[in-house]
Amino acid sequence: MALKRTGSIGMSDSTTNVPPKYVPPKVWQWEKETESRFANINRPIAGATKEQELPVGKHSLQLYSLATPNGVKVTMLLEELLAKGIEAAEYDAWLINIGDGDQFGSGFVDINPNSKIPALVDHSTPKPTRIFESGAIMLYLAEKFNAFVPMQEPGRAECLSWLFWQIGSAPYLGGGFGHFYAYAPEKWEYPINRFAMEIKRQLDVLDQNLAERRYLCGDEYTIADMAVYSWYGQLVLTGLYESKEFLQVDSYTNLVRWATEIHERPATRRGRKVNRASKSGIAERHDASDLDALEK
Ligand SMILES: N[C@@H](CCC(=O)N[C@@H](CS)C(=O)NCC(=O)O)C(=O)O
Repeated sequence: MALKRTGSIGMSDSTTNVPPKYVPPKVWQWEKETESRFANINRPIAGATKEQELPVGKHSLQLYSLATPNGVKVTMLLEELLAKGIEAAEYDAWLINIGDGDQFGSGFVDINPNSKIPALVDHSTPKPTRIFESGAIMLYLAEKFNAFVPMQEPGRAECLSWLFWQIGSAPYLGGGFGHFYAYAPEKWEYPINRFAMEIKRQLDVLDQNLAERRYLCGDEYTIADMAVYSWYGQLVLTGLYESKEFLQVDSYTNLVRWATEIHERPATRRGRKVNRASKSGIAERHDASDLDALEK
């Protein structure tokens, strides 16, 4: 339904608004949510809300995260590096419970002013190095250990293009489609249509690329595959937002073939279990044996 344009500021007519009669005020006001599952998360201001130091374990790499798609892509990479025999990639992974607002603790905000998981601190540098944004963390680790990112052109440009494609595209999947299809208090047709259209377009972009290639950038498995798998692979295989039927994900056969191959990698299986506070995972990881114990 098209919104009628009225007056000079181009605002909509209250008779056609959804919900009916809603007219945006001149100045937006923050009405604190109390009921919603996002009450501890949503706020229009940045910064710490409480003093909360971060724990530090024995390894150089300290990860503060949660097993959401943005968290999983980093633990998948760390487990791949370890599977390659790179011992310096050993890490401690600490749980940041975003539902409880841990991302607004002072220690976490010091390492990520944007208050979102994942965040990493590398203590092997002369002064500890903080890295936030999952794509930046993946690139940092891949470059540090010279693995899973091509160092030569044109492979490098292709890999970074697909990595950044994921970072730019996934907010439409999670923040757009997932939010309105699964989490919003009511089912509104307009945003669900808008974002379903965009997500199907994105799935088709991936499917067409994977019709020609084994992995996203060619024959080599890279950080771009891990990043895209964590969102789009998990969507088509495990049904993020319970939307498999709605989006007809099985019709993207090349994407399903690629996702299945990645899903079955031992490092993927291990990485998906880290910072998962349920029986199927481990809340914290400090040693390879923590995951080994779970696999028995
Ligand atoms: N662009 C960021 C997105 C990170 C992100 O959105 N993390 C979510 C969990 S998947 C989060 O921490 N949300 C907590 C909040 O929004 O307060 C990245 O790729 O690292």
